[in-house]
Amino acid sequence: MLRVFRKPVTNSLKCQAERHLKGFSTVGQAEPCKPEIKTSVPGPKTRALLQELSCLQQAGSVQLFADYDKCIGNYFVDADGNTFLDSFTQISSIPIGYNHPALLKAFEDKHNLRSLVNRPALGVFPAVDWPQKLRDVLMGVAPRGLDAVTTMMCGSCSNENAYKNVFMWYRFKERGEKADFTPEEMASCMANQPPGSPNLSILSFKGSFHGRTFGALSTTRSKPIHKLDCPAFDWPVAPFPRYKYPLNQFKSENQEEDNKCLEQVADVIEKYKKKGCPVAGVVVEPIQSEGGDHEASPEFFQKLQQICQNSGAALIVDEVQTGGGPTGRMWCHEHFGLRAPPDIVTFSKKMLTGGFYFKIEKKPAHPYRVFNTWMGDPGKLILLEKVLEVIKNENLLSLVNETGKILKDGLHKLENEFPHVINSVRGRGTFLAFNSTSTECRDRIVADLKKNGVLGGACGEDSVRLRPALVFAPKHAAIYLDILRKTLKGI
Ligand code: PSZ
Repeated sequence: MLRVFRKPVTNSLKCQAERHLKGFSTVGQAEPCKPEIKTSVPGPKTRALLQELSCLQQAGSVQLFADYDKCIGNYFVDADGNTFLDSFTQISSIPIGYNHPALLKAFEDKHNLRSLVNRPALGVFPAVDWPQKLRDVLMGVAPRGLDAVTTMMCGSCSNENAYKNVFMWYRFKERGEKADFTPEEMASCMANQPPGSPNLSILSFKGSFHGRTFGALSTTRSKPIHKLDCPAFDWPVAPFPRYKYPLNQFKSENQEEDNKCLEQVADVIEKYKKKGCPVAGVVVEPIQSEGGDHEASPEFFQKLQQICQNSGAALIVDEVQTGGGPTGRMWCHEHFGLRAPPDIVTFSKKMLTGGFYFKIEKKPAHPYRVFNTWMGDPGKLILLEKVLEVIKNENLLSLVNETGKILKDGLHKLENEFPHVINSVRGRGTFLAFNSTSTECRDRIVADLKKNGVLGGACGEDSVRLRPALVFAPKHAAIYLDILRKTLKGI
């Protein structure tokens, strides 16, 4: 069991350096020492490929084509042979860098290879080692207090099925333990009508992103472009705090902001109850990511949990982007000092498999209720097992804290040097962001970073975010900060 993530391990810089010197680490192994841009970006091969792909599909979102044989560690190599330092890692989903030797080796093992080739319908014919794998791998890093897990394919379907699980649990409680479905429920659900399809809701926050499938999309509130033209549930929304920075200068304003938002959460829960559409669950990101890397204080989350408990709504913490270590803890909500575990924690991205943790008492009473063909992929658990071993053996959570501190200090220096271009540096671990003065200015920073050899991410209206792999070390931070400085100078 990999029970190593309970507490952040604080390791001295000296220790870290010693481990790297002794060659115990695969951090930075075989990487180039810096980015190298040989063509215009996008280069001629990339432009030709883009044209080819555009004949087959809407490819307007494609930035670059990768040469995955050449990508290594924190470096991304594109079709034109340009080498970029990657601070965005496939929308934050590469845990330990490209082509990590431990992952490449995983499928040299014949048993692992067969697990990959013979992809099972996990809800019906799981392999003999599946319960053990779930216990060893996923339960080994389960958030404290959650003793059950359901695997799924992606972030959206993890949330989608978590919501279903919450609704089933809510109705189960309402019916009382012994009561089963009534004939009226069975008939009405086939016409998408109550009581079989009940009027229940999930509350989400302004600016949140929880995915693009229908239920998940109804809780996504980041941008109209995600939602336009798609029918949506009439579910409640509440404001999420928008803090002023630096935090230590705006303590009372930010506290007031917390309270204002929480008041509205309680109000809208009451309103929806009166309206006959009670809130069965509240879904929240520990740091609102796509919406602009908005943080909220531990006190905000503690009080939110209290509101949920008072109203009988489940607290669903969406750790799809924050989970797996980038904030310096395995789960970002561990930073919040919650009195009780959340009811559900959803994950995907750096965890490689999607899914959600919950309490076994919330397991649906009937089979085939939270279910689909694949329900995840054992091949991903094989990779995750290796990822977790590397995180443990190389003490990567402490590296995240160490590199994160260097990055954050460096970003603070840059916001002092370029106050007319960037501000509001924030985040935990290497899960960091800063604002620029407008959307146009932000887009230019991200575009120029790329021309200068760094892949960076945008989020919200005017924010730049950092989402490096867990193997992003101080030396990578130095390169990032150097190129960012050069980029900001040119703005
Ligand atoms: O544009 C998109 O579809 C994007 S860009 C980044 C994401 C999606 N993030 C996915 C995400 C997330 O950040 C959180 C907090 N919850 C759920 C999701 C959905 O995950 P996927 O994309 O795997 O369905």
